[in-house]
Amino acid sequence: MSAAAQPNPFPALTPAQRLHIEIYGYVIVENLLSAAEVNGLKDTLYEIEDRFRTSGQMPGPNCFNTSTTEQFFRIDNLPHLAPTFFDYVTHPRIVGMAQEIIGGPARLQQSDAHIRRPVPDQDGRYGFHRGINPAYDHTENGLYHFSFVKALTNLTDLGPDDGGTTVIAGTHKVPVDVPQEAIVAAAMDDPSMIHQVEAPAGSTLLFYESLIHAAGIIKSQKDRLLILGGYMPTMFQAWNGYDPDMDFAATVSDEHRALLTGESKFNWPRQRRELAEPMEVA
Ligand SMILES: O=C(O)CCC(=O)C(=O)O
Repeated sequence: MSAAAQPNPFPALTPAQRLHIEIYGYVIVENLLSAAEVNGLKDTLYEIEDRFRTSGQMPGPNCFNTSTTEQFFRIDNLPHLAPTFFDYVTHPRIVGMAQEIIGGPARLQQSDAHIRRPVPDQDGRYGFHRGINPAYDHTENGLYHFSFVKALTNLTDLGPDDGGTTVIAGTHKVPVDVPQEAIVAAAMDDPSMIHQVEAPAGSTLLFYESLIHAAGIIKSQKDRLLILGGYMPTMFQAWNGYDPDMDFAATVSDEHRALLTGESKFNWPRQRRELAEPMEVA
């Protein structure tokens, strides 16, 4: 059995961070990962891409590629593929933040790591989307909780030309009755609503998956690497293709296995905070 899980902090967000995600649908927590963690993740991801391109070899069972183009290499379903990936998706602060927004125990619902390179002739066109519409939400102590949250960490420094994740602020609460094309068109008319991540490598964008978002447009010549975990309440299923590798899950601590498998299902004690409550410091 692997090392016991460290406790996840609660609250895992400062009052300012919690208010930011409440209002805008996202918050950036700068420098959440150390330089060593960032470098380990980058090395893992480049090695996986190199092996795939030279021999077509995949890094393990139960994983897949959403894309293998030169401009977008993506490996999906990560925890069992490398210790660096496992440590990311089980990182206590990341799981703590996800649980705080979900409002109770989380399971890993999806995990993927990307290498993005400049796309010729992209012409200012963003691929705005949301993975789920605003639904399955609730409030506790007046704060908005949602059933699908992502923690996306940039593994390269992001300046204004480096294509950081781009969001339409506040759209996490705009219901499905408003057509998405209309929301995107309205935001493009007033780009002050379009926010793009600029942050040092190792910074984490935490966002409600109902927030309309897109990969940014890389205008520099730099690779952009990222890793993300998607989290949901334990009674939800994994996203298609992201079911846990059960042989691997059997080797980790009980707490980590529950995070990967969602096995506690409807045993779901709610967690609630007051906005003013300070973040728990480990
Ligand atoms: O590439 C990015 O920054 C955004 C990733 C994304 O769109 C997603 O995870 O749904």
